[in-house]
Amino acid sequence: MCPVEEIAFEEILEDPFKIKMLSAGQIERIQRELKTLLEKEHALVRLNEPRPAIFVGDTHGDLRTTASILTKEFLPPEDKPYLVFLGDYVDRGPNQIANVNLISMLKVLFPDRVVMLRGNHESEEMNNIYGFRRAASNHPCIGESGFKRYQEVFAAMPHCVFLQWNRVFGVHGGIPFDPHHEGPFSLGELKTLKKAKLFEGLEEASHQMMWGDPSEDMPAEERFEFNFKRGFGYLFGRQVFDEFMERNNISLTIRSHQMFEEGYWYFFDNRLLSIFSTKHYEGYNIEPRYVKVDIDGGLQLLEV
Ligand SMILES: [Mn+2]
Repeated sequence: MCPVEEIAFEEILEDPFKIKMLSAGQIERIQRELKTLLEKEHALVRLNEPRPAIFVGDTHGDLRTTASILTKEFLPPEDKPYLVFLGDYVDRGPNQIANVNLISMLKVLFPDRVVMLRGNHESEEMNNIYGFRRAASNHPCIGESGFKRYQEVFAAMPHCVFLQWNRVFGVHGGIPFDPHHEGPFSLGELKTLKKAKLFEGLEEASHQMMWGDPSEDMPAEERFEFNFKRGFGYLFGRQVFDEFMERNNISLTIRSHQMFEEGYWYFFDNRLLSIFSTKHYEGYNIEPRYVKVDIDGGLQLLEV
């Protein structure tokens, strides 16, 4: 049964697990407001006001991760940090609907503090295979029409984020590159990338930002290679990474997309940090982590 009575958002902030008590009407209103908010954002979101920033990797239906970070880092009455979610909110885990709804509600309530990037699972092509379509269709408050509205929300999500004051770049998968593009992309070019519902409507740089993985074993002259393990996207090597970092004077890139049981992994002399924030991934025993970036760029890797 879908709850008939509406629950106050304040009550959910006090106990985030109550996100499951949203009524169908509330879920639909959140979806519509969120879509309008996200449509105002460019593919690249630039944050300008210096403050600490929390980066959260893949959550994949792990409501416990999102609820815990919200309670520990965002709800104390001090000045709120930026809360940057790196994508992959649905598919796989046990609480896909509740997880994406909780993050969505936060974005609607605190639009200037919360960033919701698009991962490779924010797409119908993936949701048909990995479980979100089924979870949404069978949910008493959502159904097929609600699933379609999530797809419109996903299509409007930005693809990357940049913290102006400490030059930290955030993305779901890989750094943007295009095998047919001359040289590395500038941040200005990323701002103009178009958004689209299906993968086939996205530009190559956006594909790489949602799907790419780093590789340290690649010979220097190789630059990049097709990602046979995923069957989509590329592995990028140190040279491609360096070119992008130098062109844009970036100090650190934070991404997610890859499972590490430790919850994080460093690449390329600590200039690329990969984080993973869900417990639920094909039976692995994962210690989910998130990272807090101080104003000066200092990092704290935290357990959920
Ligand atoms: Mn991913």
